[in-house]
Amino acid sequence: HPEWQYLELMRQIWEQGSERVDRTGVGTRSICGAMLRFDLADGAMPLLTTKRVYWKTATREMLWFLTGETNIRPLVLQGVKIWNEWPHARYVKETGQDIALDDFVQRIADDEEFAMRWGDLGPVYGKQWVDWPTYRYRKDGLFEKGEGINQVAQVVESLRSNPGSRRHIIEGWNVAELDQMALPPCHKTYQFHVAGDRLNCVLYQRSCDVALGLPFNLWSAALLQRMIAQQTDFEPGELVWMGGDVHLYLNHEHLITEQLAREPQGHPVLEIARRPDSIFDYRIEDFVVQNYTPHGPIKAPVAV
Ligand code: DHF
Ligand code: TMP
Repeated sequence: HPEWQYLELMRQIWEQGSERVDRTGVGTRSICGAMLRFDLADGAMPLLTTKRVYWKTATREMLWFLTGETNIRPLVLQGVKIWNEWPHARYVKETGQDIALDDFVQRIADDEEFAMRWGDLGPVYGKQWVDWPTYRYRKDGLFEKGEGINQVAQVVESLRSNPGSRRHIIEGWNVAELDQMALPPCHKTYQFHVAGDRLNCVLYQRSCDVALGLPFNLWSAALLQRMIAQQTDFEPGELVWMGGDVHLYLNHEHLITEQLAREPQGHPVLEIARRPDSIFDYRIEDFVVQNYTPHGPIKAPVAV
């Protein structure tokens, strides 16, 4: 079962990773460099079965990236909570008001102006993916804002017109804007590769929270690959995931122990019910998962 790769990675980090104090202060065990490979033929998806993964939440996040949005409000209004901690932390830090997370999120939902001021994560994934900023230098030596670059649209176009290219890349790591982001991109580089009638994808993730982040990241990467394959009339091929700093947080021990005691069960498949006119026209109802009978969820705190 392909999921053993994930479980083996988890076990290896927990048993052999080097321990360090990380940015969040929680502490991790970490290894440098890892690779996982998943074959997406016949609808197969890297959706973990050894704990329940909320794939609809991850899908809503991916659709939100594709809109270019960087404010959490549209997620909040759909009940998606995964980005709430970061704007909340900034609010508490910058205003000195120690408002509870739930109250902060309620205010984001109720008060559009408040959301505009405090709900934005800065120029994160969505912005860089579909509107990477450019500058034009003028004759007088000053510069003005140029038109943004839609990397996603360009990759779809280049896969159609020049499939053999080695430049099908979507990049999140905009060095000049890292300091404006709530969190610099983790899943930072996607590269697509055409082999015959199959579309492969490599994702490079610079920093990986194996217990909480990776289950979402694997699903989402495969989802993006499936959508792009559908739009470009290729069959989904292999997803190759590569990690840089691949770690487990020390306060996830209960999750790790429980999950490593479980065995993969069943092979979930994704059906895309419709072929939208463009990569930007997918809706949550278009995605149907079958054969997903996972073990129960395992809750764990996210390090902020
Ligand atoms: N920081 C850290 N330390 N780890 C992350 O994985 C992470 N991920 C971010 C932003 N910052 C991060 C964005 N993605 C959860 C999953 C993905 C995610 C953020 C959070 C999470 O808490 N998952 C829980 C609950 C899921 C839910 O509420 O729907 C889980 O059990 O999977
Ligand atoms: P860092 O910016 O100090 O590396 O912290 C980011 C943390 O969030 C790190 O534990 C990796 C984790 N993370 C993921 O694993 N996947 C994600 O998609 C995101 C946004 C974060």
